[in-house]
Amino acid sequence: MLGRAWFVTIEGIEGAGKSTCMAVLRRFFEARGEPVVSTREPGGTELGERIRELLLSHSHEGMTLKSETLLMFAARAEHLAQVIEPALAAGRHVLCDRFTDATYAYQGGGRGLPADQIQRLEEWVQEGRRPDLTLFLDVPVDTGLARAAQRSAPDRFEREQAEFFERARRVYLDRARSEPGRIHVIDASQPLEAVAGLVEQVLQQVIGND
Ligand code: T5A
Repeated sequence: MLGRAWFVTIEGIEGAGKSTCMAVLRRFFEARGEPVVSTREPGGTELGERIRELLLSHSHEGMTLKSETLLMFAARAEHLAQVIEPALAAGRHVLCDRFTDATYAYQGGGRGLPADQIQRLEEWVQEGRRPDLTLFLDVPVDTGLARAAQRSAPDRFEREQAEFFERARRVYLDRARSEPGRIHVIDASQPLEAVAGLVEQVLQQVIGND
């Protein structure tokens, strides 16, 4: 094994630029000649991708908050067992577009599920596994939603009102304040190249030659 295998996650509200920054992360590790696994949540496995379809489609608008949260964690359990843990054990870095911080932000902040209930599921499903580094791409809600709207038709979450995303953003920022060593806030309101530069800076700073 080359060195420590990093579990890095990217978070942000819709249109923050996560997809673009996943590519920056990937390039950073590949330039060092180190193997990476790029993945996403909800999803990342065959079962997880099926669950993602259920969660994002408009066919289940009336889904209860408990069902929504359990489906997120069901996809996550499968993802951890089949992809994340085996990759880290084999010395491959794992780059993941969203993880459990999104559950705190969306199901917790957005929909009002108490954080301690999410924490209980987190402890049960993850058995202590948490990201080593999280990049929170912070963008004002109106900017993010305008970008997302230009890209594709809204999914079940993107149909929510702006206040929902304001609450999600606040939870992300609160979590970043309480875990400054893990969660780094990136100003994602700037042009894409500038955001990519900030991401690289954080990677150099935190991971450097590790
Ligand atoms: N969810 C997920 C939960 O509720 N709970 C959970 O536990 C988890 C894991 C799906 C949904 O699931 C919810 C959250 C989500 O609503 P997703 O597909 O990852 O998750 O989410 P989205 O946010 O819908 O993904 P997006 O593709 O909208 O966001 P990105 O990846 O942040 O945005 P990106 O990079 O595709 O950019 C969108 C557009 O904006 C432009 C891009 O070119 C693109 O066209 N753009 C910029 N333009 C100018 N300047 C910049 N800096 C730009 N950055 C991006």
